[in-house]
Amino acid sequence: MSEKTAQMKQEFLSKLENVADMASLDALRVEYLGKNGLITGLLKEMKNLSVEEKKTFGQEVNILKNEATDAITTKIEEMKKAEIEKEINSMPDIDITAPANLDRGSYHPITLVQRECEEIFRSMGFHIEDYSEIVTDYECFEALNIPKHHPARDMQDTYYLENGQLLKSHTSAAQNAIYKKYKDALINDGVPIKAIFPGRCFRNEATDANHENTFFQMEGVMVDKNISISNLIFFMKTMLSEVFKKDVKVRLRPGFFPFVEPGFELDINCLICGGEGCPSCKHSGWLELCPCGMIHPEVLRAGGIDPEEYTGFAFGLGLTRLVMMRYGVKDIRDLNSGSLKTLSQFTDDK
Ligand code: FA5
Repeated sequence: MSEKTAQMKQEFLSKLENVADMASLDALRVEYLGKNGLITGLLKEMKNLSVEEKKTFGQEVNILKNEATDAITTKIEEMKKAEIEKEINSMPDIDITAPANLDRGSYHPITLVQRECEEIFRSMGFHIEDYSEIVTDYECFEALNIPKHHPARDMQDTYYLENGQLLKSHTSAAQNAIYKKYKDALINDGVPIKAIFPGRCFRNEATDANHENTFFQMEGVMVDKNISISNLIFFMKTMLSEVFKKDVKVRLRPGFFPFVEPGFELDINCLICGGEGCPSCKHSGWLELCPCGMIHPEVLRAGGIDPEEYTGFAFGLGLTRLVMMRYGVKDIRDLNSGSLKTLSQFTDDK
């Protein structure tokens, strides 16, 4: 090999060794093997050589060209391999040969009981309504006969947002919108308003075995001519006997809520302790489950309904507590725990 080709080979190989990425490798390829590259340039020099020299020099340059091309191909493969190894090493340790986890998820017990209640009320002609979790002060309180600074606001330690709105502290917050939505059909066509609206509620509560700061209620309302407490009791009894598939002991006692008159507390005999007293029922044997009452005239009026002509009942079922009773969950906090091990105990595969 002539000194010139030997030197060029040396230079090429040492540059190749220092190449760190694909872009520099391609630049090196162009520098030596491109149309105007250094090795290609050697061939152009042959025109001044004798026939014999042309033969020897041409062979040398061709060998150099092939060696350089092969070296670049090998380098590309090495770099690709290094890149894959780097990626593999940066991956978390996973055993890709391990069998797939085929455990199926399931519905939350609250979802199951909510759907059951929805079915029961749907079969009795109620609409199922959805409502937002962020509501206005008007919806949550004022439209429900609880003006600003009314002491009844203290019963619900409310989360206010910076924009003046608030996290719904009870599902009653949707009542006004429901009345407005269905009042025309009631007034013009005589279609009774019958709706339930389940939803998540938020209160800044100190949590214990039967209090959570995030829990579910299911509100129900019925408005028509001549609706009375008997209608209310009928629907409550039907719902409870369907949910529990047996007669459960309930008691109705007076309760104060500014949006109903008269108002009641409907308590259920604690099914965890059979009424003997336990932490879940605060040792009273009874659990507050479903406050209810006849809708206050001011609340109907705020919804655009004349209370002289129409009456109605409303109830606010504690859905999360109903789930506790249904599945025998002793501590309400287990339902929000997110622990699949805990939740799967209460859930049928539906
Ligand atoms: C209300 O929220 C009224 N809006 C209910 C109502 C509706 C009355 C319509 C009359 C007419 P109360 O704050 O008592 O009322 O809550 C209703 C039910 O929600 C309770 O009986 C209880 O079952 C459930 N509940 C209330 N606070 C919590 C809590 N922190 N954790 C779990 N469940 C709760």
